[in-house]
Amino acid sequence: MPIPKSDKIWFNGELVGWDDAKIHVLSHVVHYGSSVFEGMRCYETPKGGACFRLKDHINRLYDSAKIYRMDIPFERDELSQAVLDTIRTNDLKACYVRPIAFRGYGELGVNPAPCPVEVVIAVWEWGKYLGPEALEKGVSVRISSWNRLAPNTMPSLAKVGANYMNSQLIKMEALADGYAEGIALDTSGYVSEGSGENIFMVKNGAIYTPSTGSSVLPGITRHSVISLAESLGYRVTTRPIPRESLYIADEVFFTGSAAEITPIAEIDHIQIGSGARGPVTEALQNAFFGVVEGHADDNYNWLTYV
Ligand code: PPE
Repeated sequence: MPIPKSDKIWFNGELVGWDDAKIHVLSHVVHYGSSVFEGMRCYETPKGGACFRLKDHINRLYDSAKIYRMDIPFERDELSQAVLDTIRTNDLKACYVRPIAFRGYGELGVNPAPCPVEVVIAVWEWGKYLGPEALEKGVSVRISSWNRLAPNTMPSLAKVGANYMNSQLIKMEALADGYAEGIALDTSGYVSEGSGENIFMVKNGAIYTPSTGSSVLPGITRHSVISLAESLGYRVTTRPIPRESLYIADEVFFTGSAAEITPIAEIDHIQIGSGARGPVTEALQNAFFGVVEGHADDNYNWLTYV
């Protein structure tokens, strides 16, 4: 499905028409994948639109940029404000927000330093990432034949465009074989993450997720789920997870801004638990959606009202 157009895109400090937000084909980013970006959701609440963990997403954008020696020519507060302005201008309540900073048009060659850094914020309506029924029924996934990024090659703590070439291999392979998504292992063979999601498993009432040592993006939904799980009294452990422990887990689920909390019903055609959303996953979904949709107390100050 093509992106549902909204009216305006924030482009280097100005709001321009959706169709006018263009760059040159010889921009550095087109050739070398030199972008850092974020993805977050704005939710509709009884008190109006609310961005989920806006500040944390903006901070991660600057972290990604720092790793790649990229100076973003705006202050964090300016970009946070620009996100809110862009949502307001487009008159959207619930939407997905994509801020991206990239190396633009200047010289061509691997060294990005001569190219300007450009910043764009786009917002649009985005439905459920892994299909409309995924949050309830769960998805069928495979273990990818591709590994996630090896440490000391592409830093996984940075959310950068180039990392998504690896994600594309994982995703296309999964789709070609009829699965909704792939789970990649790290280069030591332990569970890492999906092409665009972190992963959790539940066994005997305890929750586990791979640590940042397993080449995962430090997901903001991952962090939120850990906080919510602990506040519900679950013990959450981050540690290396062998592939086969997923098969024998009681529940497995993905987390991500786009994927939210999506249960995994089967892996490699092995049924996980009851083969449907499990009780812990459901409790976490209820806690999560309670906060983001404004029905529960926002104890962690996660919402920024538009
Ligand atoms: N790992 C990867 C590789 C990843 O891309 C995401 C987000 C996550 C984990 C979860 O991170 P967080 O959103 O902070 O909880 N993937 C984004 C992009 C998806 C896309 O298709 O584009 C997202 O969910 O917005």
